[in-house]
Amino acid sequence: MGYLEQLEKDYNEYLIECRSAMRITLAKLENLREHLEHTNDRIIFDNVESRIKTFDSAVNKCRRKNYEHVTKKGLMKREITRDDFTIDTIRTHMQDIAGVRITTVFQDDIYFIYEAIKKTDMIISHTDDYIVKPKKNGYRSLHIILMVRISTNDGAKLVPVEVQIRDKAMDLWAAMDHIIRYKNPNPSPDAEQKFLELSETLCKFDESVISLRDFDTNNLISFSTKSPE
Ligand code: 0O2
Repeated sequence: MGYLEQLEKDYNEYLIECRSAMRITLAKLENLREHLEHTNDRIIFDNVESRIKTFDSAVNKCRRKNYEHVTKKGLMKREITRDDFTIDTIRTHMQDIAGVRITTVFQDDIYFIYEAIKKTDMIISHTDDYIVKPKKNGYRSLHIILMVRISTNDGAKLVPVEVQIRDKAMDLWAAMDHIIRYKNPNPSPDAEQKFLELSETLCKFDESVISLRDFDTNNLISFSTKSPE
């Protein structure tokens, strides 16, 4: 069996664990959603979707990031050869083979959900807040890595699941960027600058709609608490 064939076989076996972790995560998030929305009497999750990274995408990411190389030889970079990584490289370095994306309507609901997740039995091993600190290209999203306990033939294991939480405006931006620039081997030279500008525009949009919403809510509250004259 060739090297890549063996790696793909190992990857497909690992995916059984990832799918297991994904199902558990989706069930827990669905429970959380029901409790939160019932208690607060409003829609908080706009959408929840999930995906498992394809083998090709995982291999490309290993190559792009020089993962095995970093493990074996510190931070010295060099061209990676195809024999440099194995399924252990993927297991060790890639925490987003199983991915869940939650979208919200309003930006502050991202943190409302995040704080709620922290109070559950879900184990957060890492958080990247690209909203407080956007990537230099303007990417905004809250990324958390959950370590999910699954049962296998060999006993219990912890498997990572990446949960991305972002609002609809950030999600629209990321979907466009994903096609036009992020996954495009030959993006237009001014794509990064344009996307940065679009991200800044959408950031202002997010802030404006929150202040409009809060103005409305405050008015409604003062209306309903006013005693009749
Ligand atoms: P795909 O095809 O979406 O799965 P790091 O080592 O932390 O810098 P890492 O491990 O890639 O990098 O983690 P990070 O930065 O949290 O990114 C993980 C995922 O976030 C990416 O997965 C994308 O889904 C998304 N993402 C990150 N940066 C960008 C960006 O600039 N634009 C868009 N559209 N999405 C982004 P993959 O595997 O790269 O891609």
